[in-house]
Amino acid sequence: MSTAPKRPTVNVLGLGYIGLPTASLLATRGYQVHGVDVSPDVVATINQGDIHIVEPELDVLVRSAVHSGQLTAATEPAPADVFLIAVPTPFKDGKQPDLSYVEAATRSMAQVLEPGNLVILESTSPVGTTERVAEWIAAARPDLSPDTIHIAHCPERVLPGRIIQELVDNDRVVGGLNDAATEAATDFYRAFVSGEVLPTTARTAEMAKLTENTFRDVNIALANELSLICDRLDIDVWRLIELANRHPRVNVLQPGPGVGGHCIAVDPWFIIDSAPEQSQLIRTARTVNDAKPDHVVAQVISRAERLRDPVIACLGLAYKPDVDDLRESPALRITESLAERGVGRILAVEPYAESMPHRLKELGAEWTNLQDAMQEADILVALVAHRPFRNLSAAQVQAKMVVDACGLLKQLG
Ligand code: SAJ
Repeated sequence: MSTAPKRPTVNVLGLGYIGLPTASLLATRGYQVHGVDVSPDVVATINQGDIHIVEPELDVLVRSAVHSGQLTAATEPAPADVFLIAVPTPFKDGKQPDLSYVEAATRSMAQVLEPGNLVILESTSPVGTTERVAEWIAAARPDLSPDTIHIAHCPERVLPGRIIQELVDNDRVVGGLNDAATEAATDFYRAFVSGEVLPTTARTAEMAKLTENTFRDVNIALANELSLICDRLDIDVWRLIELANRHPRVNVLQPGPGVGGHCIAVDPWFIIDSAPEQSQLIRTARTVNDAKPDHVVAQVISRAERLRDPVIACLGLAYKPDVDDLRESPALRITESLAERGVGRILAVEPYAESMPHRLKELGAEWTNLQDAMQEADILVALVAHRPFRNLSAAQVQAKMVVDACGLLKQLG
């Protein structure tokens, strides 16, 4: 009689947008998972079967994982077979990568490591970080022979809003510090990922992830630059892109109010930091995208100047459509900037958030629902094409002065 292979036990370090979905997915697949987070509040929330972030299907998954006893959370790591590091890698002032969270997670985990363990860094990281993880482990645990711990990088590549689905469906790039580590990490992912698992080296895996997000940033920069050019030449950029994309080998992305979130606006800097001389195009793309919010603000001001007491409705504060995430959001930045400059009465509309961000409150912006905003506003600033906004009619919107930063108008009937 054959018995099913025993599933490895797993520690997931960092229970945020990547760690928590991964931990709960593994737990519902029968892995015994110990989740670790430095925040006691996050740990307490998860241990009650609740979640502290919004992501479709995540609540059900976490509840089931916790109630079955397969997922527990704590502030300290525990012995296990596999350690997944999924902590943030932001940048510091001066756009240099901040690896302090990876280092802290590695050092805390090093205390419980045993020979034969597999350590996987999932956090998006500059090239060479996986090697540094090995150095930090060696420094913390000189008693362990470096060859007995398998260390690999497998960058997360899931899209917020579709995380649960993409965790399983997406292909994964896995690079170990040596062949044995690559093989051990590849086997680990193949057991629960239905996409292809592609082996490579740690450095290539690190660069692959940075390349993916940089590809997107550079192409969005092209779209954003086209939007400026079209403003100047009095051309509808949305129609222009639609037409250009009818060429079989052209796929221009969409212009927007700027590039937000914790990934695409950050990761290209990791490449620029590693090879500044060679990264001219990547740097310029970042500059173009970072300048876009100011351009939108200027467009609003030029319309507001034509009115005596302008009422300006900012539609959407999130960093992209149909998410509640306001982190690094150009829409939020634009709304704040308008409120700061006293351009007029600012109505903030964000159907996915429960209350107005503190800073906007301080600046005197008014938290308004879509209906009231449509009644009161003279100027509509379409910042995020959220689903509820797409139910507006084109006639309703066009009756106002409109700054359409996200192409909402073209999506209306
Ligand atoms: N955006 C545009 N125009 C577009 C597409 C996006 O202006 O045509 C803007 C969005 O409005 C948003 C920003 O770019 O402000 C980023 O949004 P996104 O949906 O492109 O990506 P993220 O940041 O939510 O997730 C990305 C994904 N990377 C790629 O698609 C290459 C995801 O797969 C990564 O896992 C994630 O970064 C990450 O964590 O690195």
